[in-house]
Amino acid sequence: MKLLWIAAWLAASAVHAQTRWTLATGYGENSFHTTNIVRFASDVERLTGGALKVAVHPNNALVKLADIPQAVQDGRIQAGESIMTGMAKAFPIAGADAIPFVVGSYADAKRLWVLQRPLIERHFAQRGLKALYAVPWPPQGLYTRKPVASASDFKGTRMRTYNATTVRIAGLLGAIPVDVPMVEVNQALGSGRIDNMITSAVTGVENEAWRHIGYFHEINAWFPKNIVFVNRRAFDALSPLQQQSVLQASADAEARGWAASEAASKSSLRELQARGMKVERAPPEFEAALKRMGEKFSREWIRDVGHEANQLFVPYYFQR
Ligand code: PCA
Repeated sequence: MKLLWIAAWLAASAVHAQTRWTLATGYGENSFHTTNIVRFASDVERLTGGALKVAVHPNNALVKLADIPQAVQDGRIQAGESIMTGMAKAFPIAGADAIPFVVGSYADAKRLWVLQRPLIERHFAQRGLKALYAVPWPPQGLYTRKPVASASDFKGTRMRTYNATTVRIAGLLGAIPVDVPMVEVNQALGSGRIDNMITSAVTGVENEAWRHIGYFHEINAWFPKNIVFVNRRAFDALSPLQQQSVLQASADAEARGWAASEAASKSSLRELQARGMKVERAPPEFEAALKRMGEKFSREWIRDVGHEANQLFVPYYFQR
């Protein structure tokens, strides 16, 4: 009898010792980012011997993408994933991700992240957040219904936007910016709510862009990153060993995520083509016009962000 009682007590305290984190993301469950988070969650559970369980809520379902950082900061949920460029109002240095035509490869993107991470961590700490890992989307290209001849083709068209850069580019092109969450792009293309958009090949595949749109131009504009973070108090409440496990799982998720992104970048381009889309470079004059817009955006960004922008880009350009 006594043994039974002890067994029951042990079981109850084991239940008690399990910590649960809720992690929200705005991206779909089939996104390579989400697959990676789910794997991260199972690694955390395994490495902590089941003491920490992370429940992943994808698809904008629990908290909307734009509200995730605040929800984690307030402790309404313990962890979340957001796109760094979408956090640029609160954390201007996160906007460095979408300065057009600065990062031209995964190696560049990595170099930028290594320099950016300490700055992000400092700002996150001030808001009670802790960065776990970041993973880039494949390079951003331009989807259009018709072949592009010049910048004036975009006047009055409806351009899908998802961050400050895409809004500014739409403005500079004379297009109408239409904010559409990634998980609604397919529907927005189908209903004609948007005519064109700047996003990755993988996002086009996820939204079956070929059903509605014929052209993908590889302009390689930027490599935006998603970042996974946790409420600082929730992290600090873990034992030192559990914290180590979370950091280990984070480092693994980061390495795995970058490889998955690069692989998805290639396979998605092939899929767009196989589904009948024309994948090509934009005409040189149009690319040159886009580059000028990019430079204008960079100047505005550096002016607005000031000192930290230099702290990031001076080493980025000079410490190769
Ligand atoms: N896909 C996301 C962000 C960048 C990308 O490639 C989107 O289109 O919203």
